[in-house]
Amino acid sequence: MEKQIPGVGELLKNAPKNWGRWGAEDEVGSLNFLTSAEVLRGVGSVKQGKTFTLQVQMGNPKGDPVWPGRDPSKRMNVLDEGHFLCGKGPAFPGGLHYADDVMFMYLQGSTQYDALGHVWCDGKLYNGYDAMSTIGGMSKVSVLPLAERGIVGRGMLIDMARHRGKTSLDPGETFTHEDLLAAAKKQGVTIEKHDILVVRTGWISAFYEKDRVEFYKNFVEPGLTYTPELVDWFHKMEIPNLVTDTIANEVTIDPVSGAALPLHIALMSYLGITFTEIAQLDLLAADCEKDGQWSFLYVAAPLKVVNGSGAPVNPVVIK
Ligand code: UVW
Repeated sequence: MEKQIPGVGELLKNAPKNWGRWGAEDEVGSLNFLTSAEVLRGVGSVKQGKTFTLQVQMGNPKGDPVWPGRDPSKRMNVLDEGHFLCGKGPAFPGGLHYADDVMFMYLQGSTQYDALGHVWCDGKLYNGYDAMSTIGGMSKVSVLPLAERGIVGRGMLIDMARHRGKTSLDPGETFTHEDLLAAAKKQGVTIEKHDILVVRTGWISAFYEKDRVEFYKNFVEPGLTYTPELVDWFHKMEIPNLVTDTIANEVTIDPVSGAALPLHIALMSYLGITFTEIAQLDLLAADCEKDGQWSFLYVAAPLKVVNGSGAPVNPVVIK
């Protein structure tokens, strides 16, 4: 007999929600935990002046590691020296030439912040906003309020790939908060309340190493997997932002219920935890292992896309 897959709302009927916690008009969710004191706690973790950027390259010849069904970004030259050679460039007094280009991309097609209203179930977005407000562009809980605010706090890197002795977790390989805590213990660190949680699986590097067709064949990602206890832990820890080097931050299909991406609803939509996906964490992780410093100041400014369901970002980490 075929397995009955529950609706995500049914699966999560007892899950905690932060709806209303910061008022009926709130659109930034758990970023409210990132107060000035949290910014200073992040600044306090700067010890060496080393900097890292976490965005993957856009327009890399290998393409972009996008969710199946989305197209990789495409950059096109509009104006270059060739145009001037053919007499098609604008003739400026003084002879200045310039280059122009345009890019087509999915807003979730690179390292990105998801809007809190990016996913929903049962007709309601984060904080109870009506899903009808997504029609023609998100008029509520778009990425804009997150971008207007910016994201600054103490980041903590947990390296699940190193913890499991692998360069990359395998397709469909799962882990929970218990595994995060075990990895933290091995790293000699403590995940603190309000930390921006940065989790490395090695998965995005597998995209650049593997053949594209092979990467997308029977596509399933590794990642966090749903348990009620995991959701309670994120709730209790008041995690403002979850950053990973996978395309969806969680295992593609919950192996227990069979539902796709239930943590998108439980964490992003119900608790208002912002999701940052497709981050490049390898250089940072290698450095953290070398110097034993796994916490840092994390600063991110997603682009201010009006009514956007997400926005590209190049987060900066300062150790
Ligand atoms: C989906 O929208 C399916 O996932 P993501 O959050 O990775 O963009």
